[in-house]
Amino acid sequence: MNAPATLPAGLRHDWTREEIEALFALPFADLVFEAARVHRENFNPNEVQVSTLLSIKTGACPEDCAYCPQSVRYDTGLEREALMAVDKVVAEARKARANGASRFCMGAAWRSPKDRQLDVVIEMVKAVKAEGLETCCTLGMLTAEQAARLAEAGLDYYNHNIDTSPEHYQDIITTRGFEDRLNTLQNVRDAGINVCCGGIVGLGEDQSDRAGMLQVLASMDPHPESVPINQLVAVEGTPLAEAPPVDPLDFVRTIAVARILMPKSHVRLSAGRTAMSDEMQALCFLAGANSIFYGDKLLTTPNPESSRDMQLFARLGVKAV
Ligand code: SAM
Ligand code: DTB
Ligand code: SF4
Repeated sequence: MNAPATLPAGLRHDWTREEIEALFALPFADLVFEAARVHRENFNPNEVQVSTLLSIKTGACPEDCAYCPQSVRYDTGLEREALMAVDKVVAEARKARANGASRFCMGAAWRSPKDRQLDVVIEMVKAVKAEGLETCCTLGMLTAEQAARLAEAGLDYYNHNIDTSPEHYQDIITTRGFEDRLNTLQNVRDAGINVCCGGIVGLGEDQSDRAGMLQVLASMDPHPESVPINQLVAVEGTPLAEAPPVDPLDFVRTIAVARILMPKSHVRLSAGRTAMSDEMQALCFLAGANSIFYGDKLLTTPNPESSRDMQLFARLGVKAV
């Protein structure tokens, strides 16, 4: 059985770019107040879902995503690692569960998996599920048949981000198109797997691109069950190493607009938290973020220490779920 998270009907999927840009243009207090209102109507605002990430195959990816330390095209000093053995993945999943994670996300630096690679991932999904964790995978592009196989194995969520607006996409990635992303997302949805889809703030995009990205997400019917909003982790050696930092209040605005457009989705405060103050993260939770990646590492870059997150949750009276 997959996790029964599929969203109810009756939400809006027809937001115009102008309406979304108008939300971004609201005074900060009005925007955050409205997002917090929507959040409270749909969730307990004092609960945050925690997911843990594991890179099951690292580096040497043929794609050229300008932000990514795992692309084979950039010298980021990252050591490539072959696909992990199933028992090692299960050991990591047990640790994550013992630390309080409810979902375990397995990421692979592939353009798309080969069927024999998918055979191994399917064993991982079954074994991690047997440990009582929700499962998520992010493996690149999937055919309809591959998505169906993952669904049959019991995969709960598939992560596949659109990353940025359709217009900005070709400035960030040239080895695939925006349509390729949408096709995989449709294959995942059609297979009955919950969709985890979001993007990155800090890729040199403007506010209108952020509105465009959120418009594509909110146009999906149903909305993605999970919407990760990443802040760029600028990694030396990647083309975006020197990208200017994001204004923290603009990042909070992006979270708030995502919450208003997709009221019943989990909005995840994802990569980039090591660069955020506790106060900024508190503002993100107030603006409707209700999920984080938890554990000392994302895929290849650092994440806040678990103990720091536990302290933050305690200071805010937040319960990890
Ligand atoms: N290779 C697969 C793919 O791209 O779909 C799965 C793994 S990929 C690392 C998953 C996501 O991580 C990307 O879509 C991107 O949104 C995010 N990501 C990668 N590098 C990042 C960075 N430096 N900062 C923020 N997010 C990043
Ligand atoms: C997502 O939206 N963010 C995660 C997860 N989905 C796979 C990945 C963040 C990666 C950050 C860079 C790294 O650690 O390699
Ligand atoms: Fe490869 Fe994914 Fe990184 Fe792009 S984001 S280079 S597809 S691992």
